[in-house]
Amino acid sequence: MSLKIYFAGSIRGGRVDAGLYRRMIRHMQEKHQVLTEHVGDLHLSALEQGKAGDAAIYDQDTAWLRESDVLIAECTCPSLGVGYELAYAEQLGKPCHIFYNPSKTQLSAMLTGDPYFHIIPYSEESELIEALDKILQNP
Ligand code: 6IA
Repeated sequence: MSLKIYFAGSIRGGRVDAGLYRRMIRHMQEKHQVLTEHVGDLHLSALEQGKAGDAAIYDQDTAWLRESDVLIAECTCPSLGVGYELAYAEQLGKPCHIFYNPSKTQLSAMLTGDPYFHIIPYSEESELIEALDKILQNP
């Protein structure tokens, strides 16, 4: 079954993992639709753009969250926007899967302490991709 995936990753929180987001998105796109492909755009800078477009971004992203079948988040680079999206998706009852590398970050207790979230620590990218495939077979 092809899924509509909301992929969440840091933008203004920092773009250090943008390459990883892009590889995850490309992999998921082999079988599924990723609504938020721009999160993996390597040219997207954390600094560009002022407030003018923010209301439109919020409206579009929350519409995509409502439309999605599943949320996949990569949370190694902390992001307020991703935290917000996770809470929003939980309110909607969407399945939420959170990847992070524990050797690089300590995940917020507001995520690890919430039994609703499915949290997947990984150390190698190959491990992440394997876990991602399993999740998408049965989100
Ligand atoms: O607080 P953050 O910016 O790190 O939040 C990142 C999350 O919010 C991502 O998962 C996106 O879904 C969403 N988001 C944040 N900024 C944008 C955006 N900006 N476009 C679409 N979704 C966004 C484009 C302009 C950018 C250069 C700042």
